[in-house]
Amino acid sequence: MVLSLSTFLLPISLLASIAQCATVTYDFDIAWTYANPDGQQTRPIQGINGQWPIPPITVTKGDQLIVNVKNSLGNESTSLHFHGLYQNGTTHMDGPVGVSQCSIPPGGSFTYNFTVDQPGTYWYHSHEHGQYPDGLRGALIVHDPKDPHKDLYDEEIVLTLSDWYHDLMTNLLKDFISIANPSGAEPVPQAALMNDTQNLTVKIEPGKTYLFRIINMGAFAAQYVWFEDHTMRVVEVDGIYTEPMEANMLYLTAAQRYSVLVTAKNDSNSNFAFVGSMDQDLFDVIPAGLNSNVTGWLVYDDKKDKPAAKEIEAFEPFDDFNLVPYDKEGLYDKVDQSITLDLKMDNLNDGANYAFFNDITYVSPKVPTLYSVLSTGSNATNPAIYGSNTNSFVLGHNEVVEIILNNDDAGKHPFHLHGHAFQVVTRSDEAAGFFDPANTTTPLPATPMRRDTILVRPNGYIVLRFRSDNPGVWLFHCHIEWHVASGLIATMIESPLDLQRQLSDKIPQDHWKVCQDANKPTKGNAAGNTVDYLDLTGENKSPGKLPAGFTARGIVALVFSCLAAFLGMGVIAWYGMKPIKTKTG
Ligand SMILES: *[C@@H]1O[C@H](CO)[C@@H](O)[C@H](O)[C@H]1NC(C)=O
Ligand SMILES: *[C@@H]1O[C@H](CO)[C@@H](O)[C@H](O)[C@H]1NC(C)=O
Ligand SMILES: *[C@@H]1O[C@H](CO)[C@@H](O)[C@H](O)[C@H]1NC(C)=O
Ligand SMILES: *[C@@H]1O[C@H](CO)[C@@H](O)[C@H](O)[C@H]1NC(C)=O
Ligand SMILES: *[C@@H]1O[C@H](CO)[C@@H](O)[C@H](O)[C@H]1NC(C)=O
Ligand SMILES: *[C@@H]1O[C@H](CO)[C@@H](O)[C@H](O)[C@H]1NC(C)=O
Ligand SMILES: *[C@@H]1O[C@H](CO)[C@@H](O)[C@H](O)[C@H]1NC(C)=O
Ligand SMILES: *[C@@H]1O[C@H](CO)[C@@H](O)[C@H](O)[C@H]1NC(C)=O
Ligand SMILES: CC(=O)N[C@H]1CO[C@H](CO)[C@@H](O)[C@@H]1O
Ligand SMILES: [Cu+2]
Repeated sequence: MVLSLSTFLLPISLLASIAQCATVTYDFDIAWTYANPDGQQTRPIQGINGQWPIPPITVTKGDQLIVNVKNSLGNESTSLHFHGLYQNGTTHMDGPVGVSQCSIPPGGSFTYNFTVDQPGTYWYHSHEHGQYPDGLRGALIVHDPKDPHKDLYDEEIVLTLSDWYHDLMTNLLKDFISIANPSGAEPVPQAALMNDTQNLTVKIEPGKTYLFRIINMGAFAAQYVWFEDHTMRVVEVDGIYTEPMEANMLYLTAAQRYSVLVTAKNDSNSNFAFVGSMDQDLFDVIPAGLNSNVTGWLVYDDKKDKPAAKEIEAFEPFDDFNLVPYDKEGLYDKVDQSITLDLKMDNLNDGANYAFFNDITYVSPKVPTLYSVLSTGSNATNPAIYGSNTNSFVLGHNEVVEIILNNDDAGKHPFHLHGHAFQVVTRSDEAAGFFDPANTTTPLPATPMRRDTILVRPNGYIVLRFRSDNPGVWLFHCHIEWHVASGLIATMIESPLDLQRQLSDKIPQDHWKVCQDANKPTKGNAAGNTVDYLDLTGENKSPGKLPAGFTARGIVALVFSCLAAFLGMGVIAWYGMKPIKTKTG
């Protein structure tokens, strides 16, 4: 059955009334429009079908989802990623540019077509270089007729959170990765949003229980979330059902989701504020006048006033590490392949600040990695062919894979793996140093929390495990969009020979066409070499290393003296105004 949603205004009840395993089609014409979601500044925004906020995608588990994209931006290329969906058998529909597709050029079209076989709370966003904070991000909800918690609530409410910038990402990125910002200070957002607005009101009926599906689709800031005088019960985390667990406050990094049950009071005597508060630890400098909070109200009685949010003394969010998945999947205790990623921030010889795994900063290859898999025969199992700057790891089939991530940086980073949810086996406190397998004192959880995005604390570590049961090319990256741009990405190439068998003749024509239109090669190794896969001459590479002994402080001094020499005192005054970073976010 084909159901065409050419506008997103069709009631969801219409969808729900249709038999399961429908085909749900969205036609998305992506173009610039204007909006002023924080009431401070009207700005250009990437909308869909002339509207912003962009529509939520809503399907039922088992549905075939078809999203027909037309890129009418005119001056930017694009792509869409469906965050958290496993894309089992359809890794070519995952969306990241340079990984599983070429970007959709201005004027181009592209169809995403895949089965959604998992329930829960997700989102979709552009996976083209640094683009989604310009507005191209929205909710994606997968309903489940067999939701184990469905008898516990009466209604569901989608609630998105986001940070918000007044300037365009193209401008912000130019200043961020620049010799004038050697410390890598991230731009600080101008506001926080809830459902792409502020002062949101949610109509509440006494006695009812609501399922709030909360999504942080921000670029950078994590948010603390709480409902005044109401407790939450967490029942889902990043698409994984959990045993209900009480929480008074949540902490959602960029890209994380929680479903929580909130039971209304039995009377309508007053209305209650709920708050999203951006984690200011991430910001190097807090601009004067920044309101890091966004408030909404549970409105029991719209004739009564909406009290201002009460100031709280401390942020004490509940610890997601303690969640237990509803299916009680046991710890994967026999690891087949262990990958260690040491994270750091540093400067390269262009003076700009970059992010590294194991001393390598990610640079997109000339040939999207999936297409290299499909065109290099038996050499596809050699990680070297995917390039010197892609942090590629080849995974065997159906093995237990472990990622040990050591954060050698003073900032918090939310890590996301495409194609899987992972077990969170260990997460250290702040300043624990590197993970030492010979010195693990605490017992590992028997039924670890699973999710697809996890926070690693400053100078701490995480240990994650998953089963490689989903052939594909899957990125593992920090979900702070600034750090995606500065290269905090690794590439997991899972079961490449199975991928060749599954997909070689199945890539739709529009995939090849967007590459041809942009003159991008689609065969061979990362450099597009189709003769000698081990020869990477001409590949895309990062700037070179700094001469030994240089530090960020050295660059500050260098920039300072060069600019002074070339441009005079005015520039010194200007440079002196720039924030110097003490902590990387
Ligand atoms: C929300 O309310 C606050 C306080 O009244 C106000 O400063 C802010 O501009 C409002 N936001 C929007 C988007 O209207
Ligand atoms: C792209 O177009 C938008 C909307 O017209 C405009 O605001 C923006 O500055 C343009 N971007 C570039 C890089 O020219
Ligand atoms: C979507 O994919 C299915 C399964 O591969 C295929 O049968 C169908 O024709 C495709 N639809 C579109 C619109 O591409
Ligand atoms: C928030 O936005 C979503 C669409 O993304 C919408 O479905 C939902 O009803 C909105 N929630 C409220 C409380 O208005
Ligand atoms: C509301 O009333 C019901 C039925 O009397 C009771 O079980 C429930 O605990 C009450 N809820 C609250 C929040 O007081
Ligand atoms: C935001 O909320 C927090 C927690 O209540 C409070 O400490 C802070 O002062 C608030 N910020 C503003 C600008 O109101
Ligand atoms: C083992 O870890 C503990 C706690 O993290 C630390 O205090 C101790 O120094 C470590 N021991 C060794 C031998 O590294
Ligand atoms: C992908 O599908 C295969 C075959 O049906 C299944 O064994 C595997 O568990 C699935 N993997 C994921 C991540 O959904
Ligand atoms: C075309 C090509 O480069 N093929 C190489 C694949 O890998 C083997 C060694 O593993 C080389 O001998 C081939 O030359
Ligand atoms: Cu990061």
